[in-house]
Amino acid sequence: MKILVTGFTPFGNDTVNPSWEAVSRLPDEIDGATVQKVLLPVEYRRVRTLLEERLRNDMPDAVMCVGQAGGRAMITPEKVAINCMDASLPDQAGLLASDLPVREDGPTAYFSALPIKGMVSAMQQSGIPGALSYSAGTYVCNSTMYHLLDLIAQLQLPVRGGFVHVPFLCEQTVGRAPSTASLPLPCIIEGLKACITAIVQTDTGSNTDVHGYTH
Ligand code: PCA
Repeated sequence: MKILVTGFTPFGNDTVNPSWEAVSRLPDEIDGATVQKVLLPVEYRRVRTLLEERLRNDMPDAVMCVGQAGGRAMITPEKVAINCMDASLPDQAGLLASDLPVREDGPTAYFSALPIKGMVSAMQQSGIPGALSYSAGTYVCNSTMYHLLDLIAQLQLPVRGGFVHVPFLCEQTVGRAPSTASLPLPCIIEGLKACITAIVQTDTGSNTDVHGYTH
């Protein structure tokens, strides 16, 4: 099977984004699955175009988007993406979204199609702090998860999609409040590897039939 894993560029005042730092260092193969890595800009709208290109051209079996959730202490697979963009920070294209829909007239929300509980268990069994999250926020990570699941639904693709938030890297907490949580990079990489293993182990191979060939 083929898994597309995305990370984001740095945004706000940060010069690194732990999502891309970790995603870019993942091996090219995990548990027999091919891992393809893609860097996404922190832009509400361009993400949709880029994801659609990747879905159409690469035909992955699963897509796991990854982003930074500064302040969280654990690696958190997200349950749900909502049709709302609302943040005090503009995106990298300068869009300041105040209670806008991700897609006009789109469904209120989409649930992750990834095995999120299995991903949390796999992380915990590897000694990595993982937990479920029931809100991906209302900034670009939430809209990215929404676009991904909306594209998969609209294009009727046999693809499992979802999103994982990761904490700050240790060095990003310098200058922040003393209680700011973080994880070392190797720990985030191991956590994402455990998530991918859980995805691979729940693959049914059903895409083979739909596309008429084996990925
Ligand atoms: N985190 C932001 C957007 C990009 C990222 O890495 C978020 O949580 O929305």
